[in-house]
Amino acid sequence: MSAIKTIATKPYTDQRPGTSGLRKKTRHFQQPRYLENFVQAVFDALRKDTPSGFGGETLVVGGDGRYFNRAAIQTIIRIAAGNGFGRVLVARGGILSTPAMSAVIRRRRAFGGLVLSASHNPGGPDDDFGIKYNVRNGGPAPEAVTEGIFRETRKIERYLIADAPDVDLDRLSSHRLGGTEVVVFDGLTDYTALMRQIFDFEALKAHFRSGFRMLFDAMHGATGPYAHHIFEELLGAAPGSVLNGTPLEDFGGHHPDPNLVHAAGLVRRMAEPNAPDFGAACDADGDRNMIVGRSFFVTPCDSVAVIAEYATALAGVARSLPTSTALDRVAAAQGVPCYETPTGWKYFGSLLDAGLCTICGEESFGTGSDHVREKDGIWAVLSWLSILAKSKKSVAEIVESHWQRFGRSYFQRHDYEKMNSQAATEMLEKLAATLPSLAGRSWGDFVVAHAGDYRYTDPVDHSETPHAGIRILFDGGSRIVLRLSGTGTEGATLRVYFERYEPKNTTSDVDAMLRPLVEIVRELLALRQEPTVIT
Ligand code: VG1
Ligand code: CO
Repeated sequence: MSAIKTIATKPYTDQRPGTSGLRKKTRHFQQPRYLENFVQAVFDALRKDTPSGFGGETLVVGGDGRYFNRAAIQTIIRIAAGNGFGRVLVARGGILSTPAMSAVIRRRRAFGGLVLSASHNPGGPDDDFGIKYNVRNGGPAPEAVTEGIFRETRKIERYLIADAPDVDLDRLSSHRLGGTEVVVFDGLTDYTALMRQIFDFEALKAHFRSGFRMLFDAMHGATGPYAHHIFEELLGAAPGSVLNGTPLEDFGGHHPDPNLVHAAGLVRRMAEPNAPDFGAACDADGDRNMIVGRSFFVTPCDSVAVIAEYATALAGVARSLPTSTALDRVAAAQGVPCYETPTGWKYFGSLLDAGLCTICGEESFGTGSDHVREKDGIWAVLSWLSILAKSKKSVAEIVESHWQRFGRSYFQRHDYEKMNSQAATEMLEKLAATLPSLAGRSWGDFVVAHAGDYRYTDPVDHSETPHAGIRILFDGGSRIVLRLSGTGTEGATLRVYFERYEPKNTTSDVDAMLRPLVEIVRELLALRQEPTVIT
């Protein structure tokens, strides 16, 4: 029998969750009581709406395997036991991708789950760590919940923790911590079963048998085990198709970020003379994905539009505000609505739950559907594999014929990282003040049709999200969106998103096409520095 101890604590003032949970430098998380406070605050916030207590409830715990993952999991198990959860399900090795967490919560009717990840940010003692809470529908906690958690962090005085030894995370097993049953489960089973339900594995197997070749870069994150199992073992992709498939605490010293810069090794191999037919990569927690063909990069905005183009029985689609309007055109052609939400997957939850949308996407390498309530990298890869197997076209041919039919949105995101927070906020406030006078103004062929600060009203629960980003819309469908990042761990990051829509001209150079829009932003913000990252 483990004793439950009440430990006195004091609030930290900086535990407000951002776009995707609480994300900080690892050392910051390792301060005494920092993690404990946050986890206790999550439970205190949830207890209010759980009058019968946590005794009959299941909590799921797992992470992307980064440095501090295992230690944090042990702490969470003890605090969950301290707070009287009936069951805690812990993924073996502590490894559970974000979409798999969503699948496990839904399939096992769990109360919720804690994911330990800072997503695509690097890991290690001097890098980043994070924690996010997912609710009963399997999705990220909506704003009302995260704000409730934040309020609890501001007034916390104690946390409750079971006095118990560490649980062996590497062995499928079951343990008792006081009244709590702790079960170490196989994190692959539920997710794989779900993928088998959605996709035609036999057709995909036949495609690999006919000589189709792929490369998948797991970037030493959580998707390695899923990819080995699904692509190589079940679908018959050649051994060696999965690169960097072993989860590592420091992701091999790289940023586990699936884009042209950080997945450079994969991109290089996809440009070699005898390159495979298809390439893909996922971030550390497996919710982001990058899709490439032979010497061909598919922008995330085009990727979700293509997936929707080939989908049948769509109820509707949704994209975040900064994501290009390529998806809107597919929706219009299929006669279904397209919702425009603030940035972050949590805003898709209510639409998916209400059955209003089937497929959603974000420009930040996020694609997903109503099968879970998170973006899902492996799902996106299987979607593309299915399209390739069915159409017998190459990746480039698929995207090019999409442009032929719908026109092309040339798209780029420019990030200005590590800016002074106050200066960045003031810069956007100043711009916001001038927006009403921008309508009608022109720069060459670009005439402003509308400029404003986007305010989102959720069509289902009518919750309001003001200041979701500044939009400058031009006649003819081109757009600029500006906002500050909500996931950074150092200073502020300004994100500027450029979209130039061309109904006919679909084969020009992206940089050249976007240059006039970039110049407009430089003028409006009086920006002198260059972006630190372009994706
Ligand atoms: C970024 C992306 C956003 C994404 C979020 C979490 O947020 O822009 O689209 O949902 O990261 O993704 P921000 O506020 O920094 O722009 V992940 O893979 O970190 O869970
Ligand atoms: Co992620």
